Amino acid sequence: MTYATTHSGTTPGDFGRELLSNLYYQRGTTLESASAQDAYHSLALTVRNRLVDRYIRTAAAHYQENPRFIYYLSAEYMLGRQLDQNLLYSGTQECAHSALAALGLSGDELDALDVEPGLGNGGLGRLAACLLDAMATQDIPAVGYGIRYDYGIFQQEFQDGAQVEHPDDWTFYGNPWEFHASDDQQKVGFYGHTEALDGVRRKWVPGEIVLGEPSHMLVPGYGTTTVNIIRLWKARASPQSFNLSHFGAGQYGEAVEEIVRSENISKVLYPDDSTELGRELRLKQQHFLVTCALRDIVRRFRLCNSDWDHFADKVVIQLNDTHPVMAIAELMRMLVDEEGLDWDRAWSITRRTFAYTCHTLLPEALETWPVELMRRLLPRHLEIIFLINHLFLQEVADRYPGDDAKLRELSIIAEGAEQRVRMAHLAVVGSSAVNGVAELHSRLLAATTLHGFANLWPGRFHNVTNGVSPRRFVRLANPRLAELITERLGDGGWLTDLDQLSRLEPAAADPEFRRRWREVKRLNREDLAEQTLATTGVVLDPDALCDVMIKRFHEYKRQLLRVLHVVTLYHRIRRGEVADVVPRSIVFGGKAAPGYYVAKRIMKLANRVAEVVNADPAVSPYLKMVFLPDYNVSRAQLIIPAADLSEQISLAGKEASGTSNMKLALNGALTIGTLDGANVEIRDRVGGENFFLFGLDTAEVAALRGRGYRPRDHYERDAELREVVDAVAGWDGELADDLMHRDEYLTLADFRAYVDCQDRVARAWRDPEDWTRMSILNTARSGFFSADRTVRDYCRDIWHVTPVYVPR
Ligand code: GLS
Repeated sequence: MTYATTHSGTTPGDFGRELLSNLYYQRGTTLESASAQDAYHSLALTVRNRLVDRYIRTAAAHYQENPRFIYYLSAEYMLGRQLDQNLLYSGTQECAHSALAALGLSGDELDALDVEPGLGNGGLGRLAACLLDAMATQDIPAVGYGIRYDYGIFQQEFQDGAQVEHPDDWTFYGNPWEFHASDDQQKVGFYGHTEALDGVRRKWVPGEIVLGEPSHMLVPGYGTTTVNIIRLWKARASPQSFNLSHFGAGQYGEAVEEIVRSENISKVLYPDDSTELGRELRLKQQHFLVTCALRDIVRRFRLCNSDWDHFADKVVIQLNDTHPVMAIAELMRMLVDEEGLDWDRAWSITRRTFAYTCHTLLPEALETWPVELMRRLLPRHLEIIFLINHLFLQEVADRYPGDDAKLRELSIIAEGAEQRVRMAHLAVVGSSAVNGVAELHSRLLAATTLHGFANLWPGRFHNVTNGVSPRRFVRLANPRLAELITERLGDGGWLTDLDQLSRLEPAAADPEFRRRWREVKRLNREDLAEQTLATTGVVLDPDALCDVMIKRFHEYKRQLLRVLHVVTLYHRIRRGEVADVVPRSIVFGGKAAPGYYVAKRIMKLANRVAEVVNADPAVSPYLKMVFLPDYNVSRAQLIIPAADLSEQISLAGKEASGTSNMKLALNGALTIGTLDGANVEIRDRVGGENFFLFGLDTAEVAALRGRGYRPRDHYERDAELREVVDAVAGWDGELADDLMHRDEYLTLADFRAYVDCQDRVARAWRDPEDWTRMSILNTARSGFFSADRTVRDYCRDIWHVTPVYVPR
């Protein structure tokens, strides 16, 4: 198979010798006495070494060119496993394979020891990883900044169907992929007070100092020389923090108290998604990240530049959601208080430097912080935010004279019983560009959530539709499909130019190609069935329609609607009404925030229904349902290639974009979905005839709410729905009660349309030739959803950067 990648020129012999050398010198052992961890670490180092040379050359080229850099600031990254990625990107997959075999080592066993860094919650964190991948692949000079959490997203287990969370100590056996750089440590202040200097300048005297210690991992581009980095910061206490006298007196807890307090900052990822979480430690994390990142950015800027007026020409800081938005106040503080720039000059630099991506429409997900908390924790930053707001509101008052409501609407400070800082407002005011993540989302942002700002500065608002890495989600996840596509297209160029997939369109009419396409899906379903059996004991039929819903558990995503349909099918099968029933494997994956009570109940209900369905011999020939625990990037790589049907059934207007919808369509799954997020664009591209559309659109949702929504009417009108809700009441009365009387996400309103649409799915599945044709067309027309295109859009519309080619 020929893929356009950088071949290392290494032979299996070289590779094996280097592995043995790493075993000897890095692990201090030999092949005969090596443990599995020894072998895994030596393998990882051998692969890593293949990328170091490219990284050094990238850094040299960047130093020489002094280009404009993208600095991506994100509190979350879901990087996925590094071993499979780095083997592929270093072009050493095959030679490593041969070398391991020659040494008598099992590649699969070592692969299983590679732990994925789960430093994020869901789509937002995975998007960050896909964009880093695409930036490197497009030769864009970029650094990702984040937090090196000791504990990533919790590991999920089910006990009696309920989610139980376990800590994810992802570096327990060490992390062979990272380089520590303690010389680049930064100091981060908290608390304290401010003192007057001259003019608006003030001095902040922090009450507590914590050290930020960076380490980086390599982010290789695919098919190119560029290797960028992601730099993650870990909180460290200063060596003086250890209290020797307490220890001497036997007070061991007190002796390490200060260390624990400081180091808690990067201890754990907050396991929440799309919700606001106002906790002091979280604000500390955010300030910690942005301070370390900004100081590092300034350090890098100064390597080649000296004039602050060039800062915004050389530096773009992309804020991934509101979590890193404190960077706006921190840069102002550095420029005004520390560097002595006058306010207007500092503000012009700051505003030109930042760009902000908003990832939500849910008001409850827009972060705000109590003014009093910020005053205590970051007194100088609060003063700066107040001044930014004061000057901004003068601008608003000039534009809308006498309009106090407008001032209240746009103000960075929300008034009320408790004053709060609205981080999204600060982000818009302090940035040169704001973008949503799908066309519909960007339109709704400008029309609703950020309406006032879009009127004030229409030119500042953009759309950049999300995308996914075809390397991660096709080539690595679905090697069989990648091989078939490569064979048909002649080479692997499509992996970096995904629009080339359109050349597959004629193949949809070729019966032999369709047969092979089906064969790939079938083998992938077999793999999934095998893993499912091993992890859950549930037996899936690899010939059944594989119907997949994989995403965080959230009410707006409507996993509950999915469960209602399963119960509907269950009742029909029990009654012997199987005309519209085809054998299906219902696959769920996803975590719920530990404190999200309702989402956890829905999850438990799903597990309960699965139990009932799977245990019923009359039903299980038609229906199997499995909830794969601990959904993460690796599990996604297993499930997505096997999927035939992709469930994207959120209430219209709630899902900003979604990205599993893209990954699944790209792998030939057909979507059943609402007109929400990026579903709209997927349908536009793959064609309405190859997409199962149902449900209310955003205008209809608004109209229904306007009329006054009464879920009970649907219950009374629809006998089949009544039967389903009554069954749910038997399992969980509270959920059923909520559905009948509140149903915030209009589940019952969309039920009938959804069930009827699922019947259309079943009828379509009965015609395998036509289904396969639609599946191929989904893949062929999904080239747009490559993260490479997303990065090109950012480059053109927001970043205004050009690639820097690194010589081979
Ligand atoms: C999210 C949105 O909920 C998703 O729709 C979106 O695809 C993702 C990436 O843009 O961002 N926002 C969020 O807080 N978590 C997400 O996954």
